[in-house]
Amino acid sequence: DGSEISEIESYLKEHSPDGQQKSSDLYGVAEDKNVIFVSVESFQNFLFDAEINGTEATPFLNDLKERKDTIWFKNFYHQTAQGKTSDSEFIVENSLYPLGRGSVYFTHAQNEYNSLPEVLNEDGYETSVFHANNKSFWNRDVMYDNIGYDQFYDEQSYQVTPENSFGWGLEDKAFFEQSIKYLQSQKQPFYSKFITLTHHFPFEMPQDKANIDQYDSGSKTLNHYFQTARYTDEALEQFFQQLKDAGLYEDSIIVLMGDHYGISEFHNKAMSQFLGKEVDGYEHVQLQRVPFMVHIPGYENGEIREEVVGQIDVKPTLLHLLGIDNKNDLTFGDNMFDENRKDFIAMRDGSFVSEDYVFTNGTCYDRESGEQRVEEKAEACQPIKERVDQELNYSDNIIYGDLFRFYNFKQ
Ligand code: GP9
Ligand code: MN
Repeated sequence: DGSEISEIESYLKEHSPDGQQKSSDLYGVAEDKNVIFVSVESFQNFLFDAEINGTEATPFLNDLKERKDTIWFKNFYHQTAQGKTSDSEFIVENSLYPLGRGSVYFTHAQNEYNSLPEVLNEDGYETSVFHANNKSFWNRDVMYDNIGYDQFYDEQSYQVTPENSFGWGLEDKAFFEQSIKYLQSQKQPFYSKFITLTHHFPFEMPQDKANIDQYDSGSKTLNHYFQTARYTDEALEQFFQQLKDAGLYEDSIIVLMGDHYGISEFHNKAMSQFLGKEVDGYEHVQLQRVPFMVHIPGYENGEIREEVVGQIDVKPTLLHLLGIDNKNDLTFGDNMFDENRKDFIAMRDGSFVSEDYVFTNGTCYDRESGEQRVEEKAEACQPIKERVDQELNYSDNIIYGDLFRFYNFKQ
């Protein structure tokens, strides 16, 4: 019934900064601009500045993250669970946590939400998704319809041939190239989400299309991982150029986000070899960092930000940049630019990262040193741990109980 949503509302209002609105000078920096949101498949931050036999794996992104027209959050964590890419989409669109089991896109696609595309539609944006896979994968067609995307350019919108596809399907280079004409047909301002596909497990690709060597370890998966990452890096570089050629670049901001990890714990031994250190609980959590960059053409105050942030924060952050006052929203995340934001990121399994600590599997680590907190110090994580469990529980209740039916977002 409606009483539980009031309790959750009180909790969120008590713990969130007061609205996301005028809280930083970036408010409205992207007002009325197009938003090109790129969900980069399986990209983890350890790829940044990595070299294989002396060659950078991802030269374009390495450069982009340091540019003056880019704001890069280097401590941005994915928060996905079994729903993988669909979980990342769900978190970004709703600022709710994914479920512990299954994918919300499948299990609760008919719920009432106050999703990003709906909010943007009301502000005059045309909204669309570009992804060259079967439209019903992850039940996207049903969920997208419910949460208000105007268009979904799925596999059928693309020319897929044996020459331009490998792995999961259409190569990212052909994907972006063929998307431009559709993007040009959008009414401006638009919000368009692109979901890449080439850099996906098992990361195998034709060697004549690879521009970097394989890594050499006991894990074939990790060995291949750098090659497909490089391919996607090249595809993104071309995409930026195509946007410029199409006259779309100047009036847009481009947001790049990693959806989830690509290298699972199963490959810890090879990962240890690559990192030159043991992958313990602390390191495992730190490996869940993925890209989050806001690229603003013409902007000159770009910086590398250190705050602990995550996918849950993307919706309030985007609305802040667009100058959209969405003050009655119920979000578990905060605007990343608000200095009063809550200072922890919860993972679906109850692990968390705060400014001071990393907590996982019952162990509390010092975030800076990675040193395990022992005995009496373990209590340091307890107060945050309680909030993490509370939030995951509240978010679950919203989804399972379809509680947004009882909340008026337009009050
Ligand atoms: C499938 C693509 C990959 O359409 O989004 O899904 P994933 O396996 O990463 O969830
Ligand atoms: Mn994915």
